[in-house]
Formats: sequence, C-alpha cells, structure tokens
Amino acid sequence: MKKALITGLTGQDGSYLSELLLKKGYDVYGLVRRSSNEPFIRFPDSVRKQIKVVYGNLRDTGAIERAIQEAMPDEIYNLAAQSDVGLSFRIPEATIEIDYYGVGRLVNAVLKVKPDTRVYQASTSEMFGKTNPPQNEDSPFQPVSPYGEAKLKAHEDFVKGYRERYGLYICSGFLFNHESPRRGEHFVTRKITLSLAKIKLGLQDSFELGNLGAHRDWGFAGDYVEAMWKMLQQKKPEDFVIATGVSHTVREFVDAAAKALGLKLTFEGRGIDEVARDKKGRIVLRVNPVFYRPNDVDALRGDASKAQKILGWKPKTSFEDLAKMMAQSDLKELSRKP
Ligand code: G4F
Repeated sequence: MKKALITGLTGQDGSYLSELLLKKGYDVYGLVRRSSNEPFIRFPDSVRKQIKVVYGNLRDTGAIERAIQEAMPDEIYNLAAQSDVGLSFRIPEATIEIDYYGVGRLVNAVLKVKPDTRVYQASTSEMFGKTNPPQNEDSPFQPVSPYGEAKLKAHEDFVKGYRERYGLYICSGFLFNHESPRRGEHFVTRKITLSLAKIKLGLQDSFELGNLGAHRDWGFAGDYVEAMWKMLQQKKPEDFVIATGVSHTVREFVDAAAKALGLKLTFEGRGIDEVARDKKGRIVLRVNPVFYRPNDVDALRGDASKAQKILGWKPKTSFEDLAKMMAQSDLKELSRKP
C-alpha cells in the first residue's frame, strides 16, 4: 500500500486530494495545524476516519521531520500555504515565512529523513503575474504580490534548485484558480455564490466586491487534484501548468452564478460606480474600493497542453457548470439551516 503525506490537508485541495488517494488505496497522513478551529469541516465522516493526523505546521522543523518519520511516505503533497493573495499585501512576512521558508524546511526534512520521497509543490498561476496570456511552462514569471513572489522564490530555490542539486523528485504544479463548494469564503467565487444564495433566499439585500474586470481561468478543484497525483507518477519530475484555457471576468462569474439561481442581473456604471441590479431594479452588488488590491493580476489564461500530452490530463468541468455547482450547493446548505 502506498503512503502519502499531505500538508494543508484541511483546505479545499487537501480534502479532494485525500478522497482521491483513499480511493486509489493509499494510506493517507495529514499534517494539521492544532490551531485550526474546525479542521475537518470540509470532510465527509467516512473520509475523515481514514486519515491519520499528525499535528504540526511548516514553521516547525521538528514536527515536519516527525511527520515524515511517522508516515514514511512515498509521496508528499505540499498544499500548506498562506494562500490569500489580497491578505499577502498586509501580512508579507507571515506569507514568506510559510510559502517560502516553510517549503525549505519541508524539502530539507525530506532529504534528511527519506530522500526518495516524491514531492508535489503547490505553485501557482499568480507567479506569472503581469505576463500576457496564454501562460505556459515557458512563460516568464512576473509576480505582483508578496504571495506570488514567495511562491516563485520557493519554486526556484527548492523545486528547480533541489531537483538539480540533490536529485530530489519534486514537481511544481502551476495551478490556475480552482474552485468548488468547499472553497474558502474569502475567495471571490465563493463570496459571490454565498452572497447570491443569501440574496435569493431573502437573507441579505446586497453585497460588495472589488475589481470586477480581472480575468481568471477558473476550473474545478476536484479535477485539478487528479493532475497533482499524475505528476508524481511519471518517470522523471517535471513542472506543469494546470488550467482550463478559458478565461472570464469576475463580473462574468457573478452573472453565471446569478443565472444558476434564476436571478437576472443587469450591470451599469463603471469603475467604483458600477452596480448590478435585479429585475426589480434593486441594487444587489456594489463596488467597494476596500476590496481592491495595491496591485492585481489582470489576465490569467493557462495553456495546459503539456499536461494533456504527458499526463493525459484535461479538465472535465466547464465554467458554467462550476458556477452552477457552487451556487446551488450554497443555496441548498442555506435552505437547510433553521
Ligand atoms: O478569488 P481570489 O482571491 O483569487 P486569486 O487572487 O486569483 O488567487 C487564487 O488563485 C491563485 C491561482 O492563480 C492561487 F494561487 C491563490 O492561492 C488563490 O487560490 O481573487 C480573484 C480575483 C482578483 O483579481 C481579485 O482582485 O477577484 C478579484 N476580486 C474582486 N473582488 C476579489 C474581490 N477577490 C476577493 N478575494 N474578494 C473580493 O471581494
């Protein structure tokens, strides 16, 4: 039986990946922060029971080494991160601490305890930053956020660097935005679906967003964890862009989620004066500059043809189906609550 250790187990990707690996017959260990309030909120009970928890985090070298000693994993998936791009402008040091130094601690522990472990590093499309789409593995990196910078440095030093210097089997997945009903509520897609579902049920009148014009390439997280696993099953370690190849604005996501809930919205105005109205003319969405970032990535659209060719991977879920899945899940959950 193969063994896998997942850091960041309790997040969206960790929950889908652990389900996938359990289905494939893996023994799954998770590095879990003791401070998480409801660490297993995203997990069905049946999955949760099968996961072996090791408490620790990427700030703690001793805990990382102990987790590897305990699991003796064939594969490690490093999904732990300060992954909120907007927040990284406000907490840059904490972001670098986890997203850069944390990766260093992990790969050094691997070399010390079990150097034949295969490692997946969650790199990101945010590293491409200002580079024009479509972005692929050969595109230049031009990050604009502390988060993107920390992830880029970790990729250069600990993925490319340790692969070349120490022969470590380590791959970066440059994953474009990937979402699901399990997405954290501070990311834009989930904020949108949750707010619209509340509006639909009369629990809220309106909500606010920042940059409505940003383009993102949004896919379904459940499809993307399969690509992570495939990367660690190859003869040699390589890096891959994982994306749908289709890009939409934040405004278009609002529209698609609203349609899925039977709400017809009309957008009017520009910049901070833009609003969306429902069919009775009531304002349901306003722009609030509080949600703008000091610097934002304007346009992301990935070219995942290398992943398709070498891994045989392609996305299964369309943009419209993703928005519908998330909006309907929030509506169902909220309707259930007393
Ligand atoms: O949902 P977001 O916060 O995702 P972002 O910044 O693209 O980052 C996500 O995807 C990356 C992959 O490219 C990951 F590496 C990263 O960890 C994370 O998962 O924001 C998407 C867009 C941005 O342009 C943002 O400015 O939505 C815009 N936006 C507009 N209003 C907003 C809001 N974002 C948030 N979070 N909240 C708003 O109210």
